[in-house]
Amino acid sequence: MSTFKGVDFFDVSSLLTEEERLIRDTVREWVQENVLPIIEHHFRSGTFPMELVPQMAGMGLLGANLEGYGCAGLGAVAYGLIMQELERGDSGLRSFVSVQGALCMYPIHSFGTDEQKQRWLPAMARGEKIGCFGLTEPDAGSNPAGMKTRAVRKTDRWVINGAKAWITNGSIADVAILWARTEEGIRGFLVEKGTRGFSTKDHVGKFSLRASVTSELVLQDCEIPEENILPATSGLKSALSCLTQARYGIAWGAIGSAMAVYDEALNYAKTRIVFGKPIAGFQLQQAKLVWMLGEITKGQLLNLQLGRLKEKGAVTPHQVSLGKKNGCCVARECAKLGREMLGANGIMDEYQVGRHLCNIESVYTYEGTDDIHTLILGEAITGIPAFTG
Ligand code: TGC
Ligand code: FAD
Repeated sequence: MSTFKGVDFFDVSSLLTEEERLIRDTVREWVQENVLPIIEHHFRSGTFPMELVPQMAGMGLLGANLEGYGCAGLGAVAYGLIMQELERGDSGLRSFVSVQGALCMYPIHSFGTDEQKQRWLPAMARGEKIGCFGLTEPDAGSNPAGMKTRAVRKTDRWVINGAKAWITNGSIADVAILWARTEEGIRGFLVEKGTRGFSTKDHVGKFSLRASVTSELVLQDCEIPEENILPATSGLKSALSCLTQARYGIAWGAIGSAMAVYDEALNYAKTRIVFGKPIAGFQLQQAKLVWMLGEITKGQLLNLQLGRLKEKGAVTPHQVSLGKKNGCCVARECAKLGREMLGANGIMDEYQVGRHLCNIESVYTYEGTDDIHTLILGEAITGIPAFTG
């Protein structure tokens, strides 16, 4: 497997700080040496590479942009570069880190008590405790406001009934950040593994994100102590604010997937001889490579500006939606083009393009489908919501 040198046609590196470049290069090298040699095996067997968790924790990748509690406290661009490089390896790995940091550590950090933060955040940053985020339900995906899961207060405890579906890390998590309807609106709760009335079941038969655990969560008269509510959560808005953090990382990650595909397609095209010359010498193949490079370059610049806005505290959820939507569309199209450029080899898992092609279908769908982000942006620019017609 050839060493990955990056894709940087517009010298975006020169717009990064020395620290940001160092972080990117460290994760890039780690992915090359530790992820790529084992990922095909995990994708085939449908397992998440747990053996990589201590190494990622050791590099400070879990909750990397959070302050205190053993977290690295990195800026938004450095965090985005980590996501880009991880997803260059595999979307499942980036998903794990997104869920752990943006969807579990972030809500504890933002909405939790000091005791909850002390108990969970340092252990999660060390990778000793794993989290999952339960928002989606079998009948409420794009519209989480339609959730049925309910938590009822009974003197000193909460009793929760309901079910969540498609939950990344579900069965390997020590704690679920669980969103449920209450008398005061939707609130977030900490539901620990092993709690009576709480069970998980993995979704099997996935052709996408195979190196990632996806589960159902079932709550049947599940009783949790009163103090397991995240006290500062109020309404669906709290859950949606976590999505903004995760979507930001996906914008970068998806471009990482596109970079992997472009790099593999370019290398393949230079060495694959057809009709007596490398396919890289055919105009049709060059057009595909040029399209990919152009979209990747635009995506990198868009993400960088998104990150700089986030660092200033000036980014809006709508801008993040555009980043998520753009990254996923670019990666999805690049994966399709890359796969076709590899001909028959493109369907083999010995190469990366097929795995990225399958993975991106999940990434395009979760954290708000492309349709939902289109509607979010449509409402932002016209002032007219079109979610219901
Ligand atoms: P709506 O009335 O629009 O908003 C309610 C309140 O929330 C505010 N808000 C946000 N705040 C922060 N970030 C966001 N992204 C926000 N979106 C909305 C909004 O301003 C409002 O505030 P206020 O003060 O006025 O009350 O709510 P709605 O129920 O109409 O929902 C709108 C819609 C459809 C956009 C939303 O439901 C949505 O985004 N749906 C998509 C669902 C989704 O993305 N689910 C993801 C589940 S988690 C996952 O997929 C993890 S994958 C693993 C990985 O990340 O790797
Ligand atoms: P639906 O909402 O049923 O949508 C079906 C189709 O209708 C889509 O094409 C959609 O774009 C379209 N549609 C919906 N509404 C409209 C509209 N108003 N106008 C036009 N078209 C519309 N969720 C979590 O909570 N936590 C997780 O960790 C998590 N991890 C996931 C991991 C994987 C691998 C996958 C695949 C999903 C995961 N999800 C998770 C769930 C994910 O967020 C949802 O699948 C996603 O939000 C879409 O919901 P849905 O699948 O129910 O699709």
